[in-house]
Parts: sequence; C-alpha cells; structure tokens
Amino acid sequence: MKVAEAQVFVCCPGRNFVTLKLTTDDGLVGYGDATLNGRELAVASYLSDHVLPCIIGRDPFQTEDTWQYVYRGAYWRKGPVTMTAIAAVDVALWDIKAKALNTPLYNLLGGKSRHGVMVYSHANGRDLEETADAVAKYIEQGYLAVRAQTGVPGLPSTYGVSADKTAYEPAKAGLPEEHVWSTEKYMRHVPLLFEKLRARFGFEPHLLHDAHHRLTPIQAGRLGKDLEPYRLFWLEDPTPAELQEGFGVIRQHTTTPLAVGEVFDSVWDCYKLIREQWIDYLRMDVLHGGGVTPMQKIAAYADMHHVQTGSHGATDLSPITMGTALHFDIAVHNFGIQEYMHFAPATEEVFPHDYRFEGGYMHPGESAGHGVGFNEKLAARYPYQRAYLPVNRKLDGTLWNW
Ligand code: EZ4
Ligand code: CO
Repeated sequence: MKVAEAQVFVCCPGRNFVTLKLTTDDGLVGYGDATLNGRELAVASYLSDHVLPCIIGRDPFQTEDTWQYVYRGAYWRKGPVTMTAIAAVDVALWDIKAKALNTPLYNLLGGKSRHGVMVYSHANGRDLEETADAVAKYIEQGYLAVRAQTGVPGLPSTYGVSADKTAYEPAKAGLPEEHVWSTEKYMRHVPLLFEKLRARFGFEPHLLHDAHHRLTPIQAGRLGKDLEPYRLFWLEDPTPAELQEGFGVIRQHTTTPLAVGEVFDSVWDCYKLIREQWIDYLRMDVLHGGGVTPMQKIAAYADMHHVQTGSHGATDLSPITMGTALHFDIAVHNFGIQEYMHFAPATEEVFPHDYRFEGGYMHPGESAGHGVGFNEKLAARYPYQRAYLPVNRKLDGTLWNW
C-alpha cells in the first residue's frame, strides 16, 4: 500500500481550519488537521509546496520513518508551522493504518487504559454572578470539571470572556483586535471568583483557570498561593515558558497545580519543566505537538516525572484533532484531563465524528481509524477568511502577552 494522493483544504465553517487528506492506491483515506490559528495559510503552503511531494509513494504503515523523514529531513527543525504540518501527515497516516487494520486508533496506541476521557469545558461571564451561572450550566450537563474565566472590573475585555452572550472565540476577521490589560486588577479579582464558586458548588467539581501567559513568575506564585484555599485542579499558563526556569520560581511559592504547553511544539520546549517536576500537567496536543508519534514519547517522558497529560482542545483545533486526542487520551497511562470546547454547528457538519460526551467523559467511538471525517462539498461552501488573534496592551500602552 502506498500514498497515492495528498490534498490540502482550507475552509471556514465558523472559523478557519486546514485539513489534509491522504488517499492510498487501494482507496483508503486518512485525515489530518493542520490548523494554526492566525497563520493557517503558512501551514497550507508548507504542506503543499514542500512536504506532500515527499509523501506520495510512501508506505502509510511507516509512521515512525515518515515522521523522522519530515522532521530531520527538513534540516530546519521545530517551530509551530513545521510541527503543525508534520502532525497533519502523521495523524493522517495513523488514521489510514488503523483503517487498514480495521480497528480504532486507540488499539494501536496501547489499547484502552480507562473507560472514558474526563473533559473540562469553558464557563465564562462578564461578572462573578454570570460566571457562576455559566459553571452551574456545565455541572447540570454532567461535567465533572469546568474552567472558569471572568471579566475584571475596570478592564473593557479579558481573555476567555465574550463581550456578548455568544460562545467565546478569540480569532476575529479583520486586523488584530487590541485588548487592555492590568495584572494588578486581575490578581485582586480572580480569588473572589473561586471563593464564590466553592461557596456555591462545594469542593466536588474540578475547577480550572487559565492565566493565559500574563504574569511574571513571582506574580504567579502569589496568585497560586491566594488560590490554594479553593483547591484548583490547575492554574494554566501562569507565565510564558520560553524560560523554563521561571516555573522553578513559581513552584517554590505555591502548591496550586500548574499546567502549561498549548503553544509548545516539541519536547525541547518542556524537557526541563518535566525533568525538574516544575509542572503537573502538560498541555501539548497531537496537533501542535507534531503528531501522535512524538506525543507518545513526550507522554512517556512526562510519566516518569509525575507529569500528567492535559491536552489542549480549543475550537481552533479541528474535530480531527479532538477525535485523535481522545484515542490518545484513552490509551496513554498518565492521562490527566482533556479540554473540550463546543464547536460551531457548521464545524460539526463539515467534520462528522464518532466521538461523544456522556456523564462528564468523552468516548472516541469504535469505528476504524480516528473516527472523524471531512465533508469536502460542504467545506467548499465556507471559504477561508483571514482572521487574527488579539494583541494585548497594558494600561499605559505597553504591548503585553495576550
Ligand atoms: O487561547 O487556542 O486553554 N485554551 C486556550 C485557547 C487559546 C487558543 C489560541 O488560539 O488558551 O483558548
Ligand atoms: Co490555555
């Protein structure tokens, strides 16, 4: 069996997605996600212009050799564009391999280690009351874990909170939106949210929070300490992690569990974080982490250091990544939790899938492969629209991390 055809599709059913379709000479089809929010066309070109000509004719069973070929063979390693493109090829090949063997993907990754995949979803509101009501809705739906983000008094907008009542989706058509930020206002306000949530819901539901890269290590240490009474499942992205040692500083000051990694693209972004046990959950996923092939190795390395997985699962990772992640999550021993945001109805139609939610857990489904399809005809009705994530400025205009 050989890869006979490779096609890249860019569509916008609610938001932009890049999708890779590989077809074999005996007619099997595999799909991979290649979406990089705000930089979609760079990955599409990287695939079509540079990677795919080398994929034609290859044996889809050789996932390890093909991954090494497109990683080492490029000479220029790492980086989000490269790794996202490589991931699409890797996932499409795993999909074909599992279909050829007529088995769900998880059976090739070690089989089921658990009966379901615990997921968390996103609750947000403009103030504490609205946020608490949003958390209540998820708990009523059976969620065991909920991320809570709330508006900060004195700031017109903040990460994770929609300006209106629609679902939060940060990328917008047109040039990047500019947000205004105050770490001081934010740090005073967030503990009040979790005090309120614990008073209303008790300590049974898992509660999570995303600081979205805005704090310095010592500020993060303070916030973690202030949140300790409310027993968070995790505090995410407290500090940008290019300097891995920053997490060593945070760790000295708080027992609030730490999660990081949604923007990492290789083990070299986190090897010290893991080795030094500075984090508790690794947010890397099977898309921006370079595919299933490297993520199996990274997860094994994390397992040896008491670090669990906590895969990114925002709406800018397509249902193909969601489905693949669920196969990975159900198999990997040190699984922690999986993020799950609800896709727009048009996205759900373009990507029919087997996975389903039931009582706080998700299930990858039992069909062969990763269980996610792609409706090309429907996708063609939603052409690409240039869109950007926001940029963020402090009150005095200094550009800051969004
Ligand atoms: O802001 O994926 O935890 N989830 C997140 C996401 C990211 C988006 C950026 O494209 O932080 O919502
Ligand atoms: Co995040």
